[in-house]
Amino acid sequence: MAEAQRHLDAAIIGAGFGGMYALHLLRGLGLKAHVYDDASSVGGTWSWNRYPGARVDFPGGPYYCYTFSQELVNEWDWPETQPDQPSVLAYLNYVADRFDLRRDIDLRARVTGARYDESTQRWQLDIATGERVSAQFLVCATGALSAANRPNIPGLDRFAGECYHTGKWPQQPVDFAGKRVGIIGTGSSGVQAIPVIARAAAQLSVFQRTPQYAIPARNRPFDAAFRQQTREQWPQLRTMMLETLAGTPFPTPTRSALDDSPQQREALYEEHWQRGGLGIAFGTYGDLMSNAEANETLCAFVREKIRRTVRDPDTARRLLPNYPIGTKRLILDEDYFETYNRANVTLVDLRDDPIVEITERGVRTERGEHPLDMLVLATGFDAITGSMLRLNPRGRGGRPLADAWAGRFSTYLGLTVPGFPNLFMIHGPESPSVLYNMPLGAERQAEWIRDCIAAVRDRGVGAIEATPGVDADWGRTVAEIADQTLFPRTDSWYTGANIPGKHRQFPVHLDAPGYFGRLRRVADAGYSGFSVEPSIDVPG
Ligand code: NA7
Repeated sequence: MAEAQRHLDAAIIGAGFGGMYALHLLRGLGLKAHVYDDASSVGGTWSWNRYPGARVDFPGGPYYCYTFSQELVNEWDWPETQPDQPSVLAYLNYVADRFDLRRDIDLRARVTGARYDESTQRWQLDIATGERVSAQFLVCATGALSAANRPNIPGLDRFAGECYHTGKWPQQPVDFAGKRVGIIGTGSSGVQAIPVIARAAAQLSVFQRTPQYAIPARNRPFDAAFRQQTREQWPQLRTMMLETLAGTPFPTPTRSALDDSPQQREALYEEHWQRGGLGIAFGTYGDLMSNAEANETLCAFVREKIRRTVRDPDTARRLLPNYPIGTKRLILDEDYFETYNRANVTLVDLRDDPIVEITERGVRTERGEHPLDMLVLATGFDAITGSMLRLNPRGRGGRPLADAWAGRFSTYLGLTVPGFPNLFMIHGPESPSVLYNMPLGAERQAEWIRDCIAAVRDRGVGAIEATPGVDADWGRTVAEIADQTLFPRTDSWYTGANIPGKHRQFPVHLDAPGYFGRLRRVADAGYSGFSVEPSIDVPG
């Protein structure tokens, strides 16, 4: 019996911010487009990361959201300045209904294979449900933080208690009451989860490999006047968001931290510390991320806050980070350092007491066993490239992406890869992705992809592909910008250092205004850097 095959103009992988908007836009062109996602709900990252304490770690509320529709802005009430995961998920569900997206989204439908067929100029997809799909275009909105990193710790499968990864948190409530909980990892997820778990559990052991800088989020409800003002000024705010480095409506500072006296700096940092949020790092001085001496002034300020907050001096010392602040993702916390003053919380410093193995009963470090009822893995993601490499699409000549990216990953514009015609990525490597307002970045990339597909179809083109070699130039540009900053020097998930065996390459384009300007110029020039093939026009 012949297998059923669905014929699409565009297949989209991922039902998060990027994939849902891509669907909306491609439908607007009159295309037959459909989204596939492994998750049980729309929301992408916000569907998987249901761990306690999960919140937006970007200037939140009215800015971390879709910006394209004034009506949507008017209709949705963000409750807090740093929305929690249920709020963001509720918003994305609302968007799915509001724009009637669900009828073209298949959930619990993981894409298990993607191959480009040169004879038809189409992508062939295998879906875990058994469905086969053929599509001219493939839009991979697979998520920059979606390939969970399950650590390679001996014995992990042996643990007899409950075990959860923050990035694959179960849908049903997890009950910590009366339990001895261990958490491995103190990145953004761990730091957000630790205070919440500590309040509920009998005992919490935190296994820390690297201390982190964290800034108080000082999350608070939005007042009605602010909400109204945001709506009224939305067109102007949006214009500002499109122009700034981070995609926020806040101006980028230009002054050097070294131009101020220590007292002036201290006063400015203190003001931002009390206000909460990332402004302390990105709204104070212009050289904090490029000048080590300037950066150290903020490091010293935050370290002093940690010393003053954590009562036990030995624990405080172990919590002090020693790398440039911001070069690992800067964390917004709620009572993280205060949590170490609780009697039921213990810090295990893995730098001098490493994990030997996981046993049936708990975690065994060099100094002994920590008996646990539950183990939480807050061990992060194979970030930015991980989800594309796990999909591992096969391009021209059947070449797998993992082969094309074996030495280094390379893209053109962070959106396409030579040898992979008609494939587009949202939040791909070498785009602004995780160091930009992610919903806004997804919107802008999806709009570029929509325009490119429209141009291709208008011209009767069957396939468009980045020309070999343009990726090398693009990679140099991305690296040159990064090398003017402190980011590439630190071991982090930005640099790939968190994944054993992953090569070190900085994956973010750090000049968003320059990036989006370049996208516009490429389009205006008729898609410079791309080669096209006329349509073969195979029937069926
Ligand atoms: P992160 O920021 O990568 O944090 C992962 C944490 O897990 C970090 O503290 C790691 O230590 C630690 N880790 C990873 N593997 C191990 C092993 N094998 N042993 C001990 N400790 C380990 O991921 P998050 O999920 O917290 O945050 C990612 C983003 O998600 C975040 O930016 C938000 O935007 C949402 P390390 O620092 O590598 O030494």
